Amino acid sequence: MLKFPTHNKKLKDWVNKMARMCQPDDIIWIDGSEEQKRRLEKEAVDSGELIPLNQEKLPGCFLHRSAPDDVARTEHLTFICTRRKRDAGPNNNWMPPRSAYQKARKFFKGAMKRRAMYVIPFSMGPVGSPFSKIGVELTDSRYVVLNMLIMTRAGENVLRQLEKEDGFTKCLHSKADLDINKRLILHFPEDNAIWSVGSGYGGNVLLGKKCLSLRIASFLGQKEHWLAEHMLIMGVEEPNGHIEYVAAAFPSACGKTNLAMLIPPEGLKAKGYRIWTVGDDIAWMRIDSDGSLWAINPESGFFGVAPGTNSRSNPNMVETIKKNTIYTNVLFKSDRTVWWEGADGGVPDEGIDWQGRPWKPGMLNAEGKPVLGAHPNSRFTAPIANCPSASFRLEQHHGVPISAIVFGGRRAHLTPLVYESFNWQHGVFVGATMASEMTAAQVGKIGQVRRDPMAMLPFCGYNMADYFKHWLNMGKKMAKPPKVFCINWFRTDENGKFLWPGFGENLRIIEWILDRCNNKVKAAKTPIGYVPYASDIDMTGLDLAPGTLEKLLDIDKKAWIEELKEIKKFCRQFKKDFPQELWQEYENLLLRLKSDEPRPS
Ligand code: GTP
Ligand code: SPV
Ligand code: MN
Repeated sequence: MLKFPTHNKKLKDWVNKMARMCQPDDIIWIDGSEEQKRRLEKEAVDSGELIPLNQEKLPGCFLHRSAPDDVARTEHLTFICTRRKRDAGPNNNWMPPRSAYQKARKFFKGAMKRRAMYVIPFSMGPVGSPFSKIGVELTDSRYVVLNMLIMTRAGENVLRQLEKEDGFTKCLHSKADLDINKRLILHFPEDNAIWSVGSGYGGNVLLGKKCLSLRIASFLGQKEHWLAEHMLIMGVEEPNGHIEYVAAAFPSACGKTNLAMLIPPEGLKAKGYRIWTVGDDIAWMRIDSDGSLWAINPESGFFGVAPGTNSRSNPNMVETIKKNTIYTNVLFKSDRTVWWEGADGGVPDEGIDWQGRPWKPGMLNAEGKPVLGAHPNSRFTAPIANCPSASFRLEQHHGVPISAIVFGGRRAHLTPLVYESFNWQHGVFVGATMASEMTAAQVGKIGQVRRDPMAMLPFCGYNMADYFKHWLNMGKKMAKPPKVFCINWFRTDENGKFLWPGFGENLRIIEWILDRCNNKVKAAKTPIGYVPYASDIDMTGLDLAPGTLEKLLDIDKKAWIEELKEIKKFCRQFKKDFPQELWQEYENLLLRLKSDEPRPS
């Protein structure tokens, strides 16, 4: 392999400059070959970064343990560095680019001594598609390289494409000494650059994912008139072969992966639906010449939540992660396989926990709480190609047409199982004002309700008020905008038990959504939107206690009026930047809730 296998001067100069700062012993270009991957795996095993798993039961699979304080995205250390503070908006941490570079430079200086610097040319989206964007990540972590080889299309062919295209996102990462006090995840949208230092885990370091495909891409999307969203994309095939595609945004660890590859429940089997998985986390969407919205998944792998994954909740994923998968922070069993809370099979008698300590079921920590075998945000990295439901349209440069957009979250109360917005503008309001309980996917207070517009709160690379305007404008440009819905699988009863069984059963709701898109069913007009008549949801084979569905669809006007107070606080922080159209939606909703005769806006 050549030392610099590219003629792209900009790329060469940048790699040299970063190497002068980080001082690696060696620079290694990632070519995407099986041979190089094998070599890196072997080195990672020798260095202890990876533990090889039982190659008979889990061929090509490895286990990795990250540092105990490096197990989730650290939003408080994540910054949008625009020249003007206003452009980052009130929901992002902000630093001026000059001081951000200066601060990080200190941490990067000499950080790669006694290590190699890997150069990963990668494409988000099929190489050469008009949707796609190229990035180059420099990293001193073999774990990052091996993950990027699964999550993105990486290697030599991307370098060739870069000779034609020129522009790329400059992604610099060093784990440095994994010190949380010297950790920074910096985005420079105006320079098309990302600097991440001091972490070795997930969204902090796989820079093609949240950093490029959401924060940088959302900024580019606004300029170039497209959308970069935290959304799954699923195809629903009817027995006649017709497939409709749905894109859905739920916050981290709120069910995107599970929905994207659901298996129809027993009771609906006779209807012959089949689900195709296009993506489980990120959608890039643009308006095509037909005036409708088309989407691709820029990724080529899943970085999925392990806990709760089993053959009942997600059989397709269980199949997907049987080979060529990297497991992170799960329990290591004595037969060199892995386990997590809610995995198949019984609880193992013993094992090594996610922190590398001997573990037995029933162990309690100092506070008397059970010691977990796997971290709640433990994950697996697996190629989409492994997935039995992987869409045959994954490599198509045009993507898939989107019929419905679904917003959702984790709300114990208030939000009904499903409702439909009155129109695009109202749909944008619904997305912009949604809220969800926090999960283990980010460092913070689990269970606390926070506003998370379009599930993009931690991922929007610019002022969210401008982002809302962009959404409104996109609607105006479409001849046939998708219908916009809101779902909540997580409503609970008075004992805190989920009222809705979720997972595969969610197809019943997706079916109603598509029926609405195709004008097949009527719905009840309520102040918040159209809600299904219980009789229009196919409940064949699902035994819910009498009255449960009604409870799930119930709208408590008083509670919604209370909710509007929170929504108002949230909208007010954008001051005069908050779009007038959305204030109008707010006023209309309040009026509808207060009047006895609900009318649509
Ligand atoms: P990120 O990868 O963090 O963006 O998460 P995600 O949105 O893809 O969430 P995922 O599908 O991995 O689900 C997260 C957790 O929610 C898992 O523990 C699931 O078991 C659980 N979950 C998913 N779908 C449902 C559902 O329909 N009902 C219930 N009760 N739990 C669900
Ligand atoms: C999320 O937190 O939404 C994820 C995992 O998909 S991470 O890649 O760590 O952001
Ligand atoms: Mn996600």
